[in-house]
Amino acid sequence: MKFGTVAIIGRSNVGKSTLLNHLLGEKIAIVSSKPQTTRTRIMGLVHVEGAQIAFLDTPGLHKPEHLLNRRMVRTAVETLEEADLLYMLMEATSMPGPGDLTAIKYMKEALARRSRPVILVVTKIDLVNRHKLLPLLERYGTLFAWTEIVPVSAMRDDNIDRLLAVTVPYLPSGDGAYGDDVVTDQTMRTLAAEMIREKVLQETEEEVPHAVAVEIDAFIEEGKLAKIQATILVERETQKGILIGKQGERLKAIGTQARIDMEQLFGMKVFLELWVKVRKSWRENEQTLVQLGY
Ligand SMILES: Nc1nc2c(ncn2[C@@H]2O[C@H](COP(=O)(O)OP(=O)(O)OP(=O)(O)O)[C@@H](O)[C@H]2O)c(=O)[nH]1
Ligand SMILES: [Mg+2]
Repeated sequence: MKFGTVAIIGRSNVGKSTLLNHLLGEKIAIVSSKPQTTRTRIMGLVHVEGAQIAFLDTPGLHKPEHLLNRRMVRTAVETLEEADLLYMLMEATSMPGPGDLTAIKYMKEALARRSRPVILVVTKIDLVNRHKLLPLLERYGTLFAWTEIVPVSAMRDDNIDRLLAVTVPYLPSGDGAYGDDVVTDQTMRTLAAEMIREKVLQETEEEVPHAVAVEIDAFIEEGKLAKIQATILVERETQKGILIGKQGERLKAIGTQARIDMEQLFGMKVFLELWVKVRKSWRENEQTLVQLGY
C-alpha cells in the first residue's frame, strides 16, 4: 500500500484547482478566470488500487501586495515544503513567463532543503495544436530536471488517468491515513462560503473579485434542508454598490447560482440569505484574515 501527499503548485490561473477537481471527479475547489482565486490549502483525497493520495491544492505563487496575499503565498510555500511529491503546473498556451520562473524559484528553494520528485504537469493542452505542443514541452523540459513531464487537459479529462498512474510509484509506502469515504478536509460551511465567492468572481470584474470575502453567519441543517446566512465582505461602498447591482439584481443572481451549486453538492435543499458589508482594508487586517480562515 502507498500513501502520500502531493502539492499542486504553480503561478496563479494555470489550472491547479481545476486539476484537483478532475483528479477527484468532484468539485471541491472553486475555479475562475481571475488570478488568485484560491486563498487556502485544499485537500482532496483520491483512492486508487493500492494507493491513497492526498492532493493539496494551493494559492498561486505571485508577488504579494496585501497581507492577505502574503499569507496566501506563505500557505503555498508551506505546502511545498511539506508534501511528499510535487506537481508543478505550467500552461501549454504560452512559453514560460516571469510567473513560472518565480514559481520555479520557490520550488528550488524548498527542494534545496529536502529533495523530492517533481512532476511537471503541462495544463490546458486542449487550447493548443499538437504541433505546437512538442517544442513547448522541449522548452519546459530545459527549465529543470523534472522527474516526469505529463501534458493534460483537466477540462476534457485528457491524460488525467495517466497522471495518476505516473504518480503512484513515487509515493512513499504506507497505509492510507484516511477512511475510504473521506473526500476532502473542507467543511460544509467552507464549501458554502467558497461557492458564494466563486459566483462573485464570475459576476464581477477588475478590483472587486480581490476585495471580496465571504463569512457564513449561520448554517442550520433541518433534515434535508440547509438554512444558510452569509455576509459578503467588501472594502469600499462603491464595491458594495457593484455587488448589489440595480435593484439588487446582481446579488440575487449570485445567490441563485450559489444555491443551485450547493444543492447539488450537498444533496439537500438550500435556503440562502446574503448580505453585503463594507469592512475597510480587511485584506490588511490580521485578525479578520484569521477569522476568515486565511
Ligand atoms: N481550456 C481549458 N481551460 C482550463 C483548463 N484548466 C483550467 N482552465 C481554466 O483556467 C482558468 C483558471 O483555472 P483555475 O483552476 O482556477 O486555476 P488556478 O491555478 O487554481 O488559479 P488560482 O487559484 O487563481 O491560482 C479557469 O478559467 C479555468 O476554467 C483546461 O484544461 N482547459
Ligand atoms: Mg485555484
